[in-house]
Amino acid sequence: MGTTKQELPAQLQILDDDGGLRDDAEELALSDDAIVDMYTDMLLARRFDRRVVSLNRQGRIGSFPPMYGHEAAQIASAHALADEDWVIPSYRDHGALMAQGFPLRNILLYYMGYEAGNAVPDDVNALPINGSVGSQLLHATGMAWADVLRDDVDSVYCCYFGDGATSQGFAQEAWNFAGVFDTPNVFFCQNNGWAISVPRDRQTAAETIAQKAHAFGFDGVQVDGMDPLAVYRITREAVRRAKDPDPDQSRPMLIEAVLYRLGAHSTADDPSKYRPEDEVEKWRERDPLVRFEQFLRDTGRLDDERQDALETEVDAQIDEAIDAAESFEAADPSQMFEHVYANTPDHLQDQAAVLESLRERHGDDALVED
Ligand SMILES: Cc1ncc(C[n+]2csc(CCOP(=O)(O)OP(=O)(O)O)c2C)c(N)n1
Ligand SMILES: [Mg+2]
Repeated sequence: MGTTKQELPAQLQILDDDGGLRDDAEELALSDDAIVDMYTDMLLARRFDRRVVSLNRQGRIGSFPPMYGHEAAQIASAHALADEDWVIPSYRDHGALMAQGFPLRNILLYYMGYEAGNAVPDDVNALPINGSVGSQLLHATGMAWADVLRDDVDSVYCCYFGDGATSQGFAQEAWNFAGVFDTPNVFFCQNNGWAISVPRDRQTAAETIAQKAHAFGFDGVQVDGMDPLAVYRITREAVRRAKDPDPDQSRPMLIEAVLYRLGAHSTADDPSKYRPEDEVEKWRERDPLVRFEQFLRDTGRLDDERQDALETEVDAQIDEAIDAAESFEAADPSQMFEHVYANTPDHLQDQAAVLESLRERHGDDALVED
């Protein structure tokens, strides 16, 4: 059985574990509507996630990595971005993507195996889902550097990744470059205590992930990643700094959102094989949805009637996205040779020709068993 030193950060927290405001915390300068919008997106992410896991169990979608427990971190940080800012996600960041306007239908198509799921609408500032752990940090730094080269620094590139990704060479290169060349980046680490079955204390001997930023010459801070108000506040600050018009002040920043993956790594994983149930229980008590809902109710922003209405509203969006994804026209198998090379190399053309001849000879149903 693995162990983890996954502890709450000593630093920034605004909501206490029961959804009350901590004595030392001032409420954010956010309108009622903005706070309820943030909660609604968290509710959407939670209910979408649950539905997709059930679609997987019914054989209607492929393997899927739930973001259960990450709702506050992803939604509140994405809400702290301005219209011109960008989200550069991993594979577990559909919350941040949906808050950024990436269609739910496309997320579903991606996990149904359709390349079309990776198409980002022109008006959405996001890169597609990225399954190669940590490589997106370099994409984020590169995009930000392109703006610096063009002398057009208007956007911040907010990159999402996990605790495991911080051990990748990609991360060290991206951070080093960002520190030296002052790229407008926010590096948003969701430290959920585990990289599949590898606990946080086998990932790095550093006391925190945030402190790694100091070696690269910029600030790193820990925040309670299950507290949406704290995440919102720190991300606003990071965005402000990254965009500071004074070149001496403008710096990238690393945020370590300390949280917990309340679900499995993916629908193909059984976490009970490697982590103790009492650890999961401990973190479930800090469920970001429960805390935020309590805060909204205590402050008169939510009641049973509004909660019911919000649930109906987000479920309708989810139903619509599932219908749209399931009525997507099935792709032709020959498309597996597309989308990687502008000019298909000879060996892939040969393989495509073999596939075609097999299909002509046997038909597409030859391997389908009753
Ligand atoms: C380059 C690369 N190496 C290995 C993998 C296999 N893999 C998928 S997820 C994962 C763990 C990543 O953990 P973390 O960064 O903590 O993110 P989390 O899944 O916890 O959100 C690994 C090793 C991969 N997808 N890409
Ligand atoms: Mg992790």
